[in-house]
Amino acid sequence: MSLDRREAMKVAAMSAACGLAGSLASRGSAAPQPPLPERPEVPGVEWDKAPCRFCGTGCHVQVGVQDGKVVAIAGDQQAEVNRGLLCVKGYHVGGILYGADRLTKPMLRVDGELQPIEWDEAIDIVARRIMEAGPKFGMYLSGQSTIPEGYAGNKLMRAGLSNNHLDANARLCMASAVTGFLSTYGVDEPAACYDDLDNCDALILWGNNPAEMHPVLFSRVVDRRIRGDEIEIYDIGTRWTRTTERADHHLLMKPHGDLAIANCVAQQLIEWGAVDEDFVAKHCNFRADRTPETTCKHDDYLAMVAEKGSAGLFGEPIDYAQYKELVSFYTPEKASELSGVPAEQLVMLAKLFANKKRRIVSLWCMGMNQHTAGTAINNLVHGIHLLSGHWGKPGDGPQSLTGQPSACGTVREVGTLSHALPGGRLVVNPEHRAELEQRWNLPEGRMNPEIGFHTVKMFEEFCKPTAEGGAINTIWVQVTNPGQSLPNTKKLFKAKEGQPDKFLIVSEVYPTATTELADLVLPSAMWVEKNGVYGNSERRTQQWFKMVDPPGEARDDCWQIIAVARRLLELGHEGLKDKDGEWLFTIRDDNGQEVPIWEWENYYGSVNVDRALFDEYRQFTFLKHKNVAPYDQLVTHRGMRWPVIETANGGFKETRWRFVEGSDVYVEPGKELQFYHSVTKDDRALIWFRPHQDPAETCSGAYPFMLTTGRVLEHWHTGTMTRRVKQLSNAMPKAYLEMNADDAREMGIANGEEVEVRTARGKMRLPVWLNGRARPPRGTLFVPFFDETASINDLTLDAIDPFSKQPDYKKSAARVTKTADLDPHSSDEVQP
Ligand SMILES: Nc1nc2c(c(=O)[nH]1)N[C@H]1C(S)=C(S)[C@@H](COP(=O)(O)OP(=O)(O)OC[C@H]3O[C@@H](n4cnc5c(=O)[nH]c(N)nc54)[C@H](O)[C@@H]3O)O[C@H]1N2
Ligand SMILES: Nc1nc2c(c(=O)[nH]1)N[C@H]1C(S)=C(S)[C@@H](COP(=O)(O)OP(=O)(O)OC[C@H]3O[C@@H](n4cnc5c(=O)[nH]c(N)nc54)[C@H](O)[C@@H]3O)O[C@H]1N2
Ligand code: SF4
Ligand SMILES: [Mo]
Repeated sequence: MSLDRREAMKVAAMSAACGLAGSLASRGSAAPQPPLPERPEVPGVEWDKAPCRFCGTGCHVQVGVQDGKVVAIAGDQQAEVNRGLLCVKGYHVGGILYGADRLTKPMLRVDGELQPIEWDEAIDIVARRIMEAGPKFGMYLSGQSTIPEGYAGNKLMRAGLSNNHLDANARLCMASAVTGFLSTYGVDEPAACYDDLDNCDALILWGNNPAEMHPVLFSRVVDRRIRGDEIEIYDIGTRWTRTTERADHHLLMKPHGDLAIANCVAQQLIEWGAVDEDFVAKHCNFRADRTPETTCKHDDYLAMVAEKGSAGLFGEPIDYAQYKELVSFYTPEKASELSGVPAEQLVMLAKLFANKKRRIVSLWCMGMNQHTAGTAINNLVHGIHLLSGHWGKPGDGPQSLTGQPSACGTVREVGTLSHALPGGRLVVNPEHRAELEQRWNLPEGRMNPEIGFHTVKMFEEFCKPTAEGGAINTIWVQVTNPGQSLPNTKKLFKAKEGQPDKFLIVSEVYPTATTELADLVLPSAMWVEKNGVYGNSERRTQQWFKMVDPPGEARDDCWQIIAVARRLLELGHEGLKDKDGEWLFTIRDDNGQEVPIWEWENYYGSVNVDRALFDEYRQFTFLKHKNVAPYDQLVTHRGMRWPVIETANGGFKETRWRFVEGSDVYVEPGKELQFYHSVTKDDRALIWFRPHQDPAETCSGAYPFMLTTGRVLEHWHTGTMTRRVKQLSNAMPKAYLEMNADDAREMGIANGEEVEVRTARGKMRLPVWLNGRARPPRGTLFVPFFDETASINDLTLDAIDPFSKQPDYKKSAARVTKTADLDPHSSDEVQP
């Protein structure tokens, strides 16, 4: 029986939506299927390619446009990432453009109300406010900003305003992965790629839920079972999720149990003599936060570091003997006590690493990054792959997953973080600054040598009254919704209210928790209403063209930055000129004529601004062997994975595995593997000793539960886009409190009952969901953060990792009270 095309597409859609296996049509099952058409043929509908607007998987869609509107979405069969498949969000991505309340006019707050104003006035206000604020101005961008937007913002801030208070929401997301890569390999970003998922024998998930968060990637693995491949899935995590349903082994751990688990794998490999000694001797050095004088016991080491303090992100060298002595502490019994995972399961995991014949991929995302020891656990997972030699072969290696569609592209590569510069350059390095000044043709000394504020700090300073030293008074936010997504929002966002000297500028597409407190709202064009380039989780840069007009007066974020940069020049800001007096954003047409791109009428005129900015940015990517492809190449591809190398015949070739001979051209012949950016400058990666650490907040009598937060399949983050798509909001309408059924029974709480959940920072009422989609173990709670009407970040803790400055949204001590048991006379004050 053969499926007709429509049926086949439906099956693919359904299976992806459920995060299940499937995709019979597009990937070849036992029975041959008729090929799907390249694009659905619908009269009057024009199709073009674009990456999906949502997650870091980076699927490609075909976008169908009719009469100036997106009317259809199809999975793109030419795309290597998804091979025609999408998840439920992807199939509905077109709908996000058409919420009834799109922002269409700039608005200024006058007497407490947002009033419509003209664009000229809006741009003028931003420019004047920036001039006035000087070093008190901060810019907050996003892993959903396009690469040209991020590059323009970066150039405006560093080159134009000599200001490093530029950070992006990827700080909340990928910062610990970044510091993990930097301190292990000396350079950021995954070396592996999705092809590994087709080749591995075992997949380890270190606290992430890809069945809901990276569904197309997860089905790429699970699908293999339909074809008879044996693939073993190990799910390590703090709750039972939809991913667990597909797993062979579930290692249910206490929060932060991951540190002990990874250390125990190392301890067992050493005890069994199963370390890949040859690999380690050739390719690795050992590190710890501090060098002990001799070999020393675990607890003596901790005492020594406590006394001396941390040596910083790159730590200090230790030798192999010292490393062995330190990890010997993490016996299966000890690690079991610390992690809550039975010792037999720890031994089982270690046996997997001890087996050289199996190919193992480790994947992780927010469980490991939103962690006050996030850098440490990233180091440890890289470390056990290095120690066991499971590194650098197809299907065998660690692969950090990115959350946002361009956290890699726009934030990590472009360098829109407060300590970073384009091209992997660093603010604190004088040579790097000089190099940037030369490339941007700036006068010497233009670049500010001081690191700017990271996200949490930036908003802390913004919310702190100026009289009390608040060092930021103006923030421009683009493509992110900090009013709902920052931790501890009462402290880090809402405290801005009632401070007349603080000014919040928000470029948005819908009214949000952030525009709620905005002083100036700039309506933006989104996704295929503008040109764009994104970079996904496997180093793949993906380009798309504008396909439809934005509604009303909404305009591109990138244009907004350029228009402000022009207005600053007109107002006499010297920083906007290079050392020859030319405006920093000058773009010329083929005849050498300057194009007035700051005028909206000319923005999509004789030049493609995205192309000009991207190709300018591209030169920086050569500095750390991250060569992105030229824009025109990207136009004809479904993304290309960097480094993209120009071949002798003028073609371009992408790279699948970095640092691996035969794949990465920068590896010298005969080396097999070469970590050519190594911290120790000897082509070796670092295997770190990192001890177990308790979470920043632990349960107590007053707050006996551990509250964790995260996401669900149907919604994107703060829900601003997906809650406006009826199909998605019907499927998952409201936030809920997930509780363990036994805990609920003991407390007399019924399924669906409304309860109060409270932390030291705030409280809210939520309906309880028992035995629902996911199940937390006893003593733990889960609340998703998509629902603006029940914003859980009023309750979350704002503790951060000391190196990455990424907050830990996964561990807040909480209590639950039945609504009937609440004392109606008790104060609303939340007591710590
Ligand atoms: N549907 C959907 N998909 C998305 C997104 C979305 O909003 N919606 N957002 C995207 C983005 S930006 C991101 S960052 C990703 C996030 O993707 P994930 O990281 O997969 O999702 P989360 O729900 O944030 O995290 C849930 C996991 O945290 C783990 N966890 C909790 N505490 C700990 C701990 O102490 N250690 C470890 N190791 N694990 C722990 C739990 O086991 C749980 O599985 O999803 C991306 N994909
Ligand atoms: N409790 C809790 N909080 C978390 C997390 C968690 O796990 N738990 N995870 C954190 C993580 S990993 C992340 S990545 C962040 C995400 O946090 P945010 O980035 O704040 O969340 P989004 O909902 O993606 O916000 C994107 C905003 O951009 C708007 N937008 C869409 N397209 C455009 C455009 O083209 N231009 C402009 N100007 N605006 C546009 C959308 O309407 C939306 O309001 O949340 C963090 N917060
Ligand atoms: S998996 Fe991610 S990129 Fe792919 S369709 Fe779903 S949301 Fe879009
Ligand atoms: Mo994220």
